[in-house]
Amino acid sequence: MGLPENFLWGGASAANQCEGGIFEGGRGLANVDVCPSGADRHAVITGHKKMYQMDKEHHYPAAEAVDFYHRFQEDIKLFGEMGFKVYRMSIAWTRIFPHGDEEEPNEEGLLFYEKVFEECRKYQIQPLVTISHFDCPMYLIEKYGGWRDRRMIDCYLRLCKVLFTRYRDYVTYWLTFNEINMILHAPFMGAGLCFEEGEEEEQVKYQAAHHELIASALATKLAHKINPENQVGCMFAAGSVYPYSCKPQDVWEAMLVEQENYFFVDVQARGYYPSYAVKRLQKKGVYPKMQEGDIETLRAYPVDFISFSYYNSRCIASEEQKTAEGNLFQSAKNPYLSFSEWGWPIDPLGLRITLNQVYDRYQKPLFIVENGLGALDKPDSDGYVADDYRIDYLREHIRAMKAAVEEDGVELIGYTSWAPIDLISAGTGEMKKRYGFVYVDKQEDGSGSLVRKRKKSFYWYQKVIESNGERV
Ligand code: BGP
Repeated sequence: MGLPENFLWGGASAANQCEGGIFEGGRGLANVDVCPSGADRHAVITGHKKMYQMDKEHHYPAAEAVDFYHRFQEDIKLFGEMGFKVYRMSIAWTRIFPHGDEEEPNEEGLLFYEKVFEECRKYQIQPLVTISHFDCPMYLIEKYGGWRDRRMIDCYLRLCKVLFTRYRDYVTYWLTFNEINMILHAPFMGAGLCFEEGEEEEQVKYQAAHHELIASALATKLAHKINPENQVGCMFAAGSVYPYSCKPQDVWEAMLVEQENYFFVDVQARGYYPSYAVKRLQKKGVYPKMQEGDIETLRAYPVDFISFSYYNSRCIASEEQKTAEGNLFQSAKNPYLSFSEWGWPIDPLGLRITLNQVYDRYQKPLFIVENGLGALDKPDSDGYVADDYRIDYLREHIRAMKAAVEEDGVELIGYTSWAPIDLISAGTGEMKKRYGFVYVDKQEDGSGSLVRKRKKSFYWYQKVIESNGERV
């Protein structure tokens, strides 16, 4: 009994939400830089408001974020102190290729991540690298319209080749795209897509998705070729979809939503478009254009493992019901659950259900690469945050995860909570929505000393890791 001895405990972040320093080190501008906080954010990240440059009227939280770019040594030291075995992080594409299509990479950017990996090594922390975490060079968006254009595949593979070669001695766990299914819900943030008037959005999204799926398969091929030790995973926003009632129509609608969500992983893990997707996309007239050899490419290079984020389950009703928020998805409000301050359902058993469903469906090793509670933290006069609510959330989810491994036989590589340190929210761009074990003195208006402080959950998580999940 118990979790495997080599279980990978850690935390997860994304470059655009923690690094800042967007004008330093020769870095180019990316889609994630021009997503403002505030009322316009939703329209921008969904591709309905074109914002290709920063203006004076908006606040762009990624510009400084929490300054990991200058403070990574201090931050990784804190991760080491918590006993992390793994740190999930992402590469800012435009640090390596500022435009995205240069012949040669930017050495300064490469050196930055090399220093980050060196720092991890000091504490025996293994990096788990997301190649693209909502990250696309603005230059390629202007030139090609983002992932709608097939030429993006070569630009992405150029990045992959440099990363796999240069970091061969540091990294063996790779994720090709963060939450690949987010392309359907936040297409500008997920894939650099901005829609023109009258454009068939579904068609553009599925075409872009196809390009990403091909890119992911070819990246897997390349990763294995450059280093046979490399393990490549897909990553999707998970969360079981419950029918609102046992009414067959509710069950049916829930199944449709679930299939829409699994579509990407079905392709990445099994190597082909599932028949439900072929039929439905064809019927809607949005089946993507494929090139000769695409079907074979998808077949030949499936992923080695499956990773996902889990924040909440969803609930689907065939008739209108009260709605609940969620990780960029809305759903019917589940009357049996409680909710976070941001209205996201809290459902630890849902994690166990999700683990079982995903494992049953694919029979490949799983990795939980995001799970956590976004909350308003109130430091006391010494700056200490007693975040028992976060501990409660994580404790229940870790228990559910353990049960899935110990009692249900799910094969699980590791768990990285979102996020080990406070950072910018992807959905809202807010700073006040905090997830960390480490508090960062930065406020919503951008003020603050950026000083880091350990929260109560820091010490709790340290014990969890030390006991390999026995003391939660
Ligand atoms: C996922 C993203 C993360 C992260 C998380 C929490 O969608 O992969 O980048 O931010 O959700 O969401 P939010 O930041 O909106 O609270």
